[in-house]
Amino acid sequence: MNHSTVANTEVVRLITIPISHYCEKVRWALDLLKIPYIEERHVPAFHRLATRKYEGSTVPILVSNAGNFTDSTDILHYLDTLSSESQRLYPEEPELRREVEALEELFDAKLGVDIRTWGYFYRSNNRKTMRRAWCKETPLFEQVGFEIAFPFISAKVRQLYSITAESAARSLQGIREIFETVNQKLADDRPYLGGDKLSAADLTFAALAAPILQPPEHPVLVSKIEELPIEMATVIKELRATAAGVYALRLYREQRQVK
Ligand SMILES: N[C@@H](CCC(=O)N[C@@H](CS)C(=O)NCC(=O)O)C(=O)O
Repeated sequence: MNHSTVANTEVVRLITIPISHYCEKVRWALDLLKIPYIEERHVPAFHRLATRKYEGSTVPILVSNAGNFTDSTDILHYLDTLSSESQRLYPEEPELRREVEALEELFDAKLGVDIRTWGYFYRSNNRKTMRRAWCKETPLFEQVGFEIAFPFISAKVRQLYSITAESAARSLQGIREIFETVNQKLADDRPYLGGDKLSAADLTFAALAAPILQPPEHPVLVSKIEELPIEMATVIKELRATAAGVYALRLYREQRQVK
């Protein structure tokens, strides 16, 4: 079967929470590979009505003729089967592929979680910010639900992710460590984390790091650095100046074509 033909004829559906950086990882892959898709956005809590239908709880979920995928890494692996050889997200060469997959797993399991903890510690109580982050292009009834239930949703999110001053401080430490790992990889003089081509590792790093780098090309992030609490702005400036930060910002500038 010719997979690119399949990609051209099928419009997949991506279920998201607008601000979710794991959703941005998949959105970016879809845009990069020019796979036609419809994004169905939900406000947190309401997303469960959509995810339940596909036996998932978290977003992103990709709904396709080939099946429903409930994890961002599984989705990227599936999208890779639809892409042309020159655009593969995972290298052919086994050792490089293992390296790319290990980096993706590290970023998913640690960086994504730590950045969410750090960001929600500062912002999840702020109705205006969370309206922009959670409600953009969601169904109207969910936006009304957000207005009524914001204090409850916000408290639930803080509870779900154990958001405290201590967890946020620990997370920042974890984020700095991952940035240092990426700094070292880039110091090996490689153009990309997985060798000489853009791969799932690069895309995952840049998408998951975006909330702490605030790239201007990001399709959902909206805060201006001057509007953020000073502690956040200081960390953003610090990490933007690292080799890893410069690298992720460049990937957004040069490789983030929006649909
Ligand atoms: N390992 C998952 C993580 C996805 C994830 O944690 N999604 C969060 C949003 S950032 C979510 O859906 N949270 C809502 C919930 O747990 O109900 C993936 O890579 O897809």
